[in-house]
Amino acid sequence: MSLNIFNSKEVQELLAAATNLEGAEGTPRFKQIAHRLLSDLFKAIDDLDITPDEVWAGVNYLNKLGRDGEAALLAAGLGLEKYLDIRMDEEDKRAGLDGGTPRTIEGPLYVAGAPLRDGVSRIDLDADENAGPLVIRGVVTDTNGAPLANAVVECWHANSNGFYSHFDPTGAQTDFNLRGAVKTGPNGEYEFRTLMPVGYGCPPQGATQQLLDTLGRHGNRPAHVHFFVSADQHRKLTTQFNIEGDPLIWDDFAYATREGLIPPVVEKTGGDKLGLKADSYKEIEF
Ligand code: MBD
Ligand code: FE
Repeated sequence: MSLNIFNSKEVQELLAAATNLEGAEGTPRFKQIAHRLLSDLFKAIDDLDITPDEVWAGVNYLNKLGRDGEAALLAAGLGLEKYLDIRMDEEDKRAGLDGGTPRTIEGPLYVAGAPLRDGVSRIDLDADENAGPLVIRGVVTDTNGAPLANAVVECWHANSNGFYSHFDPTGAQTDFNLRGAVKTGPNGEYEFRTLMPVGYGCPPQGATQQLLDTLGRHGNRPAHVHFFVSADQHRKLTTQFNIEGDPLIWDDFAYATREGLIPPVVEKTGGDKLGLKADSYKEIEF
């Protein structure tokens, strides 16, 4: 039972006026996008008979989303960030740029400025009794498989509470804990010495979790480690791996899991020689 008012002259003129569609001032691309998004919203209100109370609930929700600083978290949870990846993958495929480590979402928790080291970096700055040592190592290659020296590999991940430094609600972590950057060596090799992460959960009182609750969804991610890989003359890669065996691997609220991003976790000994906190440690080659 729609009022079917959307296509009326009055409403169409209102949309054009509100976005200054025919005016000379403003930014054409922005005006085009704003007009389309506002039109889609008006049409949805008409088609679904969205009530004034429902519209104001949405407006008030946006205020809470901003107060909580969670717009990017919500974008991940609604699959918007994943959608952008799907589109970039399709562009690459059409350009014949398949292969290599798959991209996946950045998420909202990267912080620039971790200390850059050569080849190897130990990134666990704070003690964490509940996390065992983890060595992450690998070789950066170009799309032909040739090792890339002087590439920069950045990584960041959560602690054993699922919290990231700079965003830890307990205030417990040193800045740049579990965040690192290394320049690859002559054979493209890099290594991070760190501690095993635990999966992230959305802040329980936050706007994102509130919306997910209303959808009947959870707001949890499997344990994972994020990466940026950059090198001169190359596009930057944004990716992650998941910790094998996490029960949420195929139930990530942010849809980041992909085949090819679940490397084996290997048990090793000799951690004391690497300066780790235990002789036995886990190693992931990525
Ligand atoms: C994370 O750690 C994350 O990676 C994403 C995508 C969303 C929320 C928290
Ligand atoms: Fe994350």
